[in-house]
Amino acid sequence: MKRSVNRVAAIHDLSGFGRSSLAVVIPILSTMGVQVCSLPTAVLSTHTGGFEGYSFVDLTDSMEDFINHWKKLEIEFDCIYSGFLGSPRQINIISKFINDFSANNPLVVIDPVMGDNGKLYSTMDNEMVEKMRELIKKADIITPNFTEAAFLLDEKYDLNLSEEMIKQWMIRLSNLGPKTVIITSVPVSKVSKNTSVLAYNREDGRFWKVSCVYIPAHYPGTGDAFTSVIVGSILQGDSLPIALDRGVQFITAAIRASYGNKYPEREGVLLERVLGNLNMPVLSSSYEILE
Ligand code: PXL
Repeated sequence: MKRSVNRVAAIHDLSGFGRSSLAVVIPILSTMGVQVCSLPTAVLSTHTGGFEGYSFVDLTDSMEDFINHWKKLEIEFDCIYSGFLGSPRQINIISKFINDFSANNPLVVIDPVMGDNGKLYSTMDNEMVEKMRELIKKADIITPNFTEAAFLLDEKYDLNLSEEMIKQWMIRLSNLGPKTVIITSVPVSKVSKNTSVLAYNREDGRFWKVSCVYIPAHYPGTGDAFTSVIVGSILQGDSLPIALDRGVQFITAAIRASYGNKYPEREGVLLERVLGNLNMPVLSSSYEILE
């Protein structure tokens, strides 16, 4: 029997303060009418972006017990969605989880969260990059940012890379396994500071682009919010370019709603002010098809 609400297994950490990972994934997907079943990888007092001295409880040892209980209950998921991961062992566990829960062919979305602005996050190392390269083979959709795409391909982080080369990167990433590759924070030029989101779908061979206006602020967790909107949108039946539009429009609105207010950027965007946007129809669309 078809479920009346799509169900997602969300494999991310839970950071108590600061809007990232599950604190962002759950409200966005719930607002989009999707049931979120959390498989927490770790619990932190805050996320790691901009906070010192955070407290961190690694849940790697509990994950297998959680999964075994879900197996006993014969729970099925319409989508398996993973983000920030804490250890190479967690990647092995998730890889097995995808194998074990694939009988009904769920959409597998992997956001290979590893770094930004040309650098790996402090908790990441080369072993994690190698493991992530393996994990993305199992995905239908991956959403690396430009930095993560470079690490996955072992390429240099080059802000002047041409669009033609980025298309080649997306084809190479897709050849590893995922049918759809979405790269965020793609530099438009060193001068303009604008970025864009580029996407490739191997099944129809099409490339898409959505341009993002530069706002001089950096809020952690926007990547998690973007991929969550993509997941919700695709599960609602949207096409890839419409999902890209919705993701970019939501993040832009969230940043604009936050930027005029004086508070530390490390707390993330004021998600609570814009969640309702997710229930509005897409009135203007700005995606381009790349030849
Ligand atoms: O937004 C990605 C993310 C998720 N989870 C934790 C993080 C970060 C980025 O810094 O620290 C714990």
